[in-house]
Amino acid sequence: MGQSHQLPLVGLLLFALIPRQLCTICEVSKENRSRLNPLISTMINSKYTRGIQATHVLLSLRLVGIQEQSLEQRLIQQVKDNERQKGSNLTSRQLALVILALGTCRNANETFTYSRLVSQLEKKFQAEIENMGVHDGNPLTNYYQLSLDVLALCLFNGSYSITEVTKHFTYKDKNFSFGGRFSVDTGAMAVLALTCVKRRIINEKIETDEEDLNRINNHTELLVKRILSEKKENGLIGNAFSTGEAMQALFVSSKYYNEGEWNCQQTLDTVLQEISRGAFHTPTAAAQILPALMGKTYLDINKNSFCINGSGNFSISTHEPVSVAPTSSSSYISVHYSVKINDTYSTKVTVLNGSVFLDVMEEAQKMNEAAFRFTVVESSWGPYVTSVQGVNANSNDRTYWELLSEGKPLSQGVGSYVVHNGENLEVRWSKY
Ligand code: CBY
Repeated sequence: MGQSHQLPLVGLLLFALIPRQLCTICEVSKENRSRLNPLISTMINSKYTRGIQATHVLLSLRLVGIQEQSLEQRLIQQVKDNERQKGSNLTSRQLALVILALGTCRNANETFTYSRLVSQLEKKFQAEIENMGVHDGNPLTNYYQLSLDVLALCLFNGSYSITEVTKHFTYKDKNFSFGGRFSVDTGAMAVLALTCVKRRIINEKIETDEEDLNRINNHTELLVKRILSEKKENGLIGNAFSTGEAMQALFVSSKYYNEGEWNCQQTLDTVLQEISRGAFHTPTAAAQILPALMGKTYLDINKNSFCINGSGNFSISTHEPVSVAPTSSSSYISVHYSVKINDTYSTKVTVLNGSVFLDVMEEAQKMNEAAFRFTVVESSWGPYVTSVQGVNANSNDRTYWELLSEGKPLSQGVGSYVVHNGENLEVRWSKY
């Protein structure tokens, strides 16, 4: 048989060997790509006060094939500085993300050693597991970050015990829920991590207990069911901010659900509407939604994909990102603000129209320091309230300061939630 006859046969054979239904992906069509521009301009034009936001953005842009030199340089510099400060724990929180971001379509001229970062991450993961032993199963951080750690170790040949992973990722409400509500973000990251571990066992023919594989399958199946049960009528899964990662999880786990159980196109259309409403106006929100819309998942990282130089298919405007809060209005509004520990401390606060929750807290603090003093730290999603009246949140006790409006928990942080006239706002000492 001539070579030209063999080729189609080889193709057919290869096709037959690719497992069916490994991935079901829907992505924004070419004609609709411009609807993603607001996300990209938010990411590129934001002023990054924190490395963690830049890391989210870099990972996202690289994953969809866009290179942003100045951000890359800054992050690489930061990693190098950190390496120089021996023993420093600077990047511990963002370590897994840094590995993922810098490992995606790596440049030949990136010279620092990944192996050192990966071994730092191995230690961090071990510390999480030890903390769980001492503190009633509670990790130092949370199951979202635990999943991110496993994912980065798995993609970048780090070592971890497969049995330990399968043991700790058993579905328990306590690990995947906050305040009685299933965290779609957490479940989705766990599905991505478990899928990576499973693929590695199969592809690299790693010898493992049959039971471990069964457990991975069972955990994944349960998590996928829980994720799908959070699907809303309009197609969002959880809320707008968890939908991107939920889509990624569903892309890689289609053998665990039936075609009729998820209408990917509907989810995609609703997310596009949310983009035009300005829902993803913070860099981390934009960064977390973009990969799924382009049909990418975190499992595509480290696939030796090359980065397209410049903006790829996008036309990137260099305008400031659109702000959803009215900026020039000078009218005032009043809101009710309460702090609830055991007793409730309430006040009426007047702020400028367009103010965010944090402005209300600052105003209240000025009026009554004893009742309303508070502290925040910067997180990738903006300021996170760590203490009010000197009472500190603590992950070992699973305590935190919950934000509510009209008695219902908010789905945005203090730095982005825009308050309304007459609204009843509350920060409540809670357990998750
Ligand atoms: N990222 C993390 O470690 C965070 C993981 C995450 C699941 C995250 C959501 C999802 C994500 N994609 O990043 C998460 N939140 C966690 C784990 C937590 C807990 C943090 C404590 C711990 N041990 O790590 C906790 C305390 C339960 C929590 N989130 C609290 C809150 C409230 C913050 C209030 C405060 N004190 O400032 C708040 C505002 C809910 C409330 N009503 O009180 C909250 N979280 C929200 C709204 C969110 C979403 C933010 C959306 C937005 N646009 O601002 C979130 C995306 C996120 C960040 N939390 Co938590 C979930 C969502 O709505 N889809 C790893 C790091 C490297 O990036």
